[in-house]
Amino acid sequence: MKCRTCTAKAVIEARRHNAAFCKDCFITHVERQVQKSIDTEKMLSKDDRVLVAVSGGKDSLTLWETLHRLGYSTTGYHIVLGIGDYSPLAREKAEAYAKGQGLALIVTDLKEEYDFTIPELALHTPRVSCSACGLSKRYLMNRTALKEGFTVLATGHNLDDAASTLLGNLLHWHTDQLSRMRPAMEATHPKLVKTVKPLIRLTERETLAYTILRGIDYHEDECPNAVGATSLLYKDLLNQLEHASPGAKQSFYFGFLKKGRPAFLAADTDGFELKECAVCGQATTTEACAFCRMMEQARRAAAPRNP
Ligand code: Q46
Ligand code: ZN
Repeated sequence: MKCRTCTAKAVIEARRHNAAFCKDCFITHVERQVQKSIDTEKMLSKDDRVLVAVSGGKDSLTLWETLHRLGYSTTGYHIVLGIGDYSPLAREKAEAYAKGQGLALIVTDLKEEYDFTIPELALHTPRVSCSACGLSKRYLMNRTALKEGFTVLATGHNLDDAASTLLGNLLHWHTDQLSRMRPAMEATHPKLVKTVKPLIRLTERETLAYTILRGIDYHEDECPNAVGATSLLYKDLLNQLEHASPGAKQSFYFGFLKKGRPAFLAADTDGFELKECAVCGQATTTEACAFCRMMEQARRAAAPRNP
């Protein structure tokens, strides 16, 4: 098998592009795909200060590496979730990468700053771990980006993530979510920051190959709470489809953006009136935001009861 671009020996096949690449041409291909997403969706400019969400895994480090190499001004952001043996190693990988590249990394330790880890939030509130975790991450990423003066927040969601979320939203007819599935979300309130997903044209297999070929040391373990998640079932199903019909994931997701999403815009809740949380001042549609309500629930449940 020969590289499509230079005819050297190929090291990876990209069936949906009907191509194979050698190491150097694959790396160039990945970085071009990231630039293409940025340009097509008007995600970033070279004047932006970009906060990059960095878990320490293959996707977030691919994101940071490609944005940095493409010349964007980036700072990493890592949240210490307090999940067993998984979190300390995740932090270690994020910090080692930042140090090796001479890039700044901001770290928030949930337990130190907000008194609860993710397992403790799952224990003391009705939310399951991934729900508490997703809410905390969204809240802290936005809050930190605003507080530190970043103009855009970039996350490492890839094509597999987007396609599986789309499948889940369609299976349950979450029309409001479907209307908001965009790779770039402009800020709709002064307390919200623009968010972008520059890896949206890359599959998980491609980000993994990129980190390996670039020699990036990433956190290989999955979070223990991911085991049995429905999103993994959806990813498996989509991988089966992709195997039988290369390009299926891409046409499913990008076809939806072009032809499906407009049909759901009427259900868009972006029009809902956003106000500032009475507790923390972040944007919300309710009196206190969901993060502040969750923390209050946890504090009440964890407080020693009066005899
Ligand atoms: S949401 Fe759930 Fe992930 Fe948080 S608790 Fe782990 S699996 S890390 S993307
Ligand atoms: Zn709040």
